[in-house]
Amino acid sequence: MNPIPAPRSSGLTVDDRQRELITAARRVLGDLQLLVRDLSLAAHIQDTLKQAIHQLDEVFLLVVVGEFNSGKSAFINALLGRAILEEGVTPTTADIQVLTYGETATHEIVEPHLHRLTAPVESLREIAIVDTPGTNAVLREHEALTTQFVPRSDLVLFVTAADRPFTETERQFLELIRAWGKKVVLIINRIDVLAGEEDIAKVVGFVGESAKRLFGIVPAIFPVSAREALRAKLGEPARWTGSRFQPLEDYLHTTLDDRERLRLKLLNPLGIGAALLERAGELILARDAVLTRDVDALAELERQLALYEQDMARGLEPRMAAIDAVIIKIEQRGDAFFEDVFRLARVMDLMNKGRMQQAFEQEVIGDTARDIERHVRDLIDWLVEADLREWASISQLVNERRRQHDDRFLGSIDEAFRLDRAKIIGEVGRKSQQVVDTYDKHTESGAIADGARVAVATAAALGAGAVGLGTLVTIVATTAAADISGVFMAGALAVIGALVIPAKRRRAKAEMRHKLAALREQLSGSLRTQFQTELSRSAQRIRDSMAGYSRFVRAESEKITDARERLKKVSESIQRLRAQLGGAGL
Ligand SMILES: Nc1nc2c(ncn2[C@@H]2O[C@H](COP(=O)(O)OP(=O)(O)OP(=O)(O)O)[C@@H](O)[C@H]2O)c(=O)[nH]1
Ligand SMILES: [Mg+2]
Repeated sequence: MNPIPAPRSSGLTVDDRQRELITAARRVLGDLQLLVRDLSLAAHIQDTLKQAIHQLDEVFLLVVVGEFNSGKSAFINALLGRAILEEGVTPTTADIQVLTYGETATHEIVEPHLHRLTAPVESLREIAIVDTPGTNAVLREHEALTTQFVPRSDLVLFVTAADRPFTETERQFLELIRAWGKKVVLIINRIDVLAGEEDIAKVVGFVGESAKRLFGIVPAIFPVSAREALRAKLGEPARWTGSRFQPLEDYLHTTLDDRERLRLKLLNPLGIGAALLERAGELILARDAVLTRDVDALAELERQLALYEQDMARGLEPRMAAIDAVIIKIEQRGDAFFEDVFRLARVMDLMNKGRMQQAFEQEVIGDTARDIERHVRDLIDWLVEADLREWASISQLVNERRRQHDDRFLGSIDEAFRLDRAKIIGEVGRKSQQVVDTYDKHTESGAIADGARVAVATAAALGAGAVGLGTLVTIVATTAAADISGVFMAGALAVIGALVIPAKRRRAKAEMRHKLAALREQLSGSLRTQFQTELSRSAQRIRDSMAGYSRFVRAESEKITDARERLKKVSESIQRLRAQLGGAGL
């Protein structure tokens, strides 16, 4: 709604202390505005606050509310001493009608459902009086208009009818007014329909008690007859006393002096601020509850990942041991081989370098290179399977959590936050699901195999090439044989059989073991490094896919901590200011 067009001046005179209060109120409301914006509270809440701040500069708004047909329009007519507003037995007032001062009587529609009327009535120079559609009419849209207008009022006059005072729906509506921190004056209208003094006193007593239950204190209550008052003002003065309008007008006169109007004007946005703070506080609590669960969820995901890494590290050991075993077997076969060839009877064989090498490669090395490759391939398959399984399980966890949260307690949380959060978790869930759905084991193992190639190549070198074991062993063996044959020529056969050959055999075995140990170390060292890297890469990739979620949770948690502190400060300032202004003074 547009701001109410203000008369030329609100007619307020302001002293230094009041000016200080206005400045302080503006400052705290500005802080609140920033807080409400940073928390991305609903647009209508932000608008309400903006409107309230804006209204500090506007004319004082006296708003008349009550159930339909209670006589609100008639009451305003009586106050002004003119039949300006339409009255009627059926729901009559359909729009908000703002009455302000004007040299002549005018009526314009400012916007749909908001009318501005002017009348040359002195009391309208300093305050605007607002007639509202009745509540509890069949016409719910009437009630909505009034409900929306309540936060804008500086003082609320609540009109109840003497013949059906303080109904349950009136109580509910008053509760709403109270929530906005409004000062309320209760008008019991149509006392002329009651039998006499005694009945009026009874109704006043009843309304007073009911109001006390609601507000904790009894607000100002005025039993009146709008009909009698208007007639008195229009030429039947005898009816004035019976209308009981005099005490009400006196009260309004003193209540609405400069000082009091300013006080109420300041209290208005402060009351709205306090109400919004309460909402913001609830919202922070609700967000916090959801975020706490998110933190738990992330911790659970992290726990699961850590477990995955542990399990995999443990699972790597027996697989590495299997590769070691392949090499250990070479050693065993080598031992047997040397036992066999380093014999006196085979000295001639030992002399044949080519045959020796071939025999060694066939009997000792055998299929070792292929065995090792097979083991490495198994290792890669195992890792890829586990990686996929982990993606699937994490993805399931995220997606399950998203569904659970949506159903259960996200209802208490504000729209903006819920949407942001749903979007981020949805994205994380979708992406991880996509990884699972499009997971290509072949490509994944190919990438790992590329990395393992160096290690495997080392294993292949076991069988062939200048640095190969076969070559080495041949050199050792043939050298030994040359030595032996030299001794043989000298004829010391017994010495050769008993001492020289075993010594040469031992040396050959030792050489072989030494070389194999080095190879084994090199092979398992590089394989282990390679697979540990792959493992942490697998876990890291999953972790990275959750990063958006954890970043959101971290950022929102920080925001909440900050907002909570600011909320506390604003709340204290508002309380202090309200106390300085003397509260709503019901
Ligand atoms: N007896 C009696 N009737 C009154 C008095 N004030 C208003 N009425 C009548 O009560 C009926 C409703 O009055 P309105 O002023 O139209 O009531 P309202 O609260 O503005 O009603 P809505 O605009 O429909 O919400 C009309 O018939 C009035 O004439 C009063 O003091 N005494
Ligand atoms: Mg009316």
